Amino acid sequence: MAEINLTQLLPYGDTTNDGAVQLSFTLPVEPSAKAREAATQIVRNWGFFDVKIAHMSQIGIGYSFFVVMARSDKSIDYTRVEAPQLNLEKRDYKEIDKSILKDVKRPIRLVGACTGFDAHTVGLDAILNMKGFDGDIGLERYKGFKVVNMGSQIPTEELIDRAVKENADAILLSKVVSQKDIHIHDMRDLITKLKKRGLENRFLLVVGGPRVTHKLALELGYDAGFTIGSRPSDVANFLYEKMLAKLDKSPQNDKETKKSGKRKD
Ligand code: B12
Repeated sequence: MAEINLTQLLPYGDTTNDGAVQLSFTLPVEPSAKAREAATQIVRNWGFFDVKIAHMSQIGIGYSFFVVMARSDKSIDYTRVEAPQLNLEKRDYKEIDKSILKDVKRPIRLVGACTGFDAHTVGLDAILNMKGFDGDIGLERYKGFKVVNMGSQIPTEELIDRAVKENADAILLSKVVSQKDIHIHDMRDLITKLKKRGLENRFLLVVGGPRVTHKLALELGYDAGFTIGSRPSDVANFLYEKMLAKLDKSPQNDKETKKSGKRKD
């Protein structure tokens, strides 16, 4: 078996280090022999070799969809890659619920929404709704959380108003559409508007979505980012641990509270 060199990491397709990848994309031209050749040349232009069109089909009038197999020799040094990761103790629903009520002594108040033009509620519902996701029950079912799920297309200001009204501990934002980086724009919008109102330290800020990473979330000023495959219990563990940390630092928090109008409970 060929050895894997982590300082020159390459994709694995059929054999170790072959650099084989599968790409898919759409061209704004009708499918034809010329479109197939154009797709091949575009992929070669990107620096790939051994380019093979595995699939070409019409996708609406005037558009063709391609699946392409190709290879690359551009590696990266995996030993130098850095990516922040949430390292949470794995507790199940019952354990978290008991711990919240024992240690926090009241339910943790959450307000969640999809802001802006985004109408994709399935991800947020997977985390918040009773039935949960992938056999992992949602936060509404916990006694340790009081959940307000505002749904989709909520203006950022309304989300903040509701979080203030509910005296929320955390705001849970969902951003799914990422066309023209609208997810980043809307994530920034929340931070900017919280700052304008002097509320930047008042809430734990959690964001989730398929194109959200924990790294991106931290860079933009959030406490955590949850991506594809996240489970309600992951979020519950995070919120419980963060609330504990906040309670431990209560004298310090009191000072911040006075400065930023942060609640004192
Ligand atoms: C269902 C769906 C819709 C439904 C949404 C219904 C609804 N009530 O949500 C409808 C039909 C309305 C829709 C509309 C559109 N859609 Co749509 N849609 C999808 C689809 C097929 C599935 C999304 C989904 O439900 N995933 C399942 C959930 C469980 O996964 P998830 O969202 O990633 O959530 C998980 C994590 O990300 C995380 N998470 C998510 N949010 C949060 C929040 C918090 C706080 C936390 C902690 C975690 C968390 O936890 C979840 C569980 O693990 C995707 C394609 C796909 N296969 O993903 C396209 C997709 C998202 N849609 C897309 C598009 C383009 C659109 C439209 C613009 C199409 C159009 N031209 O009209 C419109 C936009 C409407 C709008 N105003 O937003 C694109 C987005 C592309 C991009 N680059 O952004 C996709 C990727 C399809 C595609 N390949 O082109 N869509």
